[in-house]
Amino acid sequence: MRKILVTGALGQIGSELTNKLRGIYGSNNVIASNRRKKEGHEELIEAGPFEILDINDGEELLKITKRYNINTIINLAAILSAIGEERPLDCWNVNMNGLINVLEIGKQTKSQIYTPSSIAAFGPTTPPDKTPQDTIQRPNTMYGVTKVAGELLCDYYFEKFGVDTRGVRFPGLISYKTLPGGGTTDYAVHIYYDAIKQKEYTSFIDKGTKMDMMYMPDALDAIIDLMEADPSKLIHRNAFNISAMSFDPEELADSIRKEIPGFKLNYDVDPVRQSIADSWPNSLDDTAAREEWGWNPKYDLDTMTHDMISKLKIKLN
Ligand code: NAD
Ligand code: AKB
Repeated sequence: MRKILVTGALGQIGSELTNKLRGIYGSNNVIASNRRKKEGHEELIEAGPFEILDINDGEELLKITKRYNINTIINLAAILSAIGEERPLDCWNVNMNGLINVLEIGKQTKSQIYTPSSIAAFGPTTPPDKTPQDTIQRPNTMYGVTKVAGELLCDYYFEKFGVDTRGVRFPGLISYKTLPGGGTTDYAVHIYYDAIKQKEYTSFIDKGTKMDMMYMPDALDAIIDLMEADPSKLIHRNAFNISAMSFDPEELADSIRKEIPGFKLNYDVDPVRQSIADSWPNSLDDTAAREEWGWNPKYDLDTMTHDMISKLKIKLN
């Protein structure tokens, strides 16, 4: 029986993943936690166990793990790329010192540990198109540095201590439930809100900038499918490239115009986030994930846009 602790559960991924996990494994077997409570998440907090937990507090992490007999930790507490450039030391502290606390608990309690990496683990010298699974990783953002180091640390805990660590390199995630937490791909979420509210969006990412993206339902399936995958088949356990689509702002706007004719896209490029986007791949090769645990996304750009717009229209009305 799984007993799952989700850290950073009130973020973009955790707020949806927690509900899905509770539906599969039972509400009392999924303990949500976050550094602080956040408005708008009352339903999640009341629907099952919830704990205030800062992952930099290793003692509290151990207490909670023991109290609930946790055997699986999904570690989502993190500081993302754009905020990471504003507060690099905080980014290092949460993403690295927090992760090592979680890995130590994994070692002591023999828990399975799932930690997402990101396309940010690549950098300007990485081959940008169909980026291979195993390739050059020299990122030039603090977030990217923590993601590469995190991948290596998870490999280390598996190889040296036998901790069952797993993870994927997520692309930009698009969802309607919780706004993204301060990344570079956030434009691809904000654009849908403004398309519905005012039929117009001003993008901080420039035209022609391609990045990999994915709709949240596929991302949630990726986490659960990899967690449940047969360990004997996993070669790249901590850092599987996965992707569902790759587009630039113009292609995204064209897809939105099929649902909202007359939608207008303007640009006011933010140099910091643009330079981060320029350092990331245009598209990933996700063959290893397909072969090793059956990764197969369901949504492409147009089916995602259709679903996003219909769900957001209900939410915003
Ligand atoms: P998010 O920023 O939306 O949520 C992170 C959550 O962690 C927030 O609720 C925040 O309050 C919490 N948090 C921050 N510091 C904490 C601490 N010290 N202790 C406990 N909680 C803390 O992030 P997300 O988008 O849900 O991302 C989750 C993971 O997935 C991260 O590792 C991120 O790097 C990775 N990822 C996300 C995306 C994406 O597009 N959302 C893409 C690639 C990788
Ligand atoms: C970000 O833009 O920082 C995240 C990511 C791709 O890791 N969405």
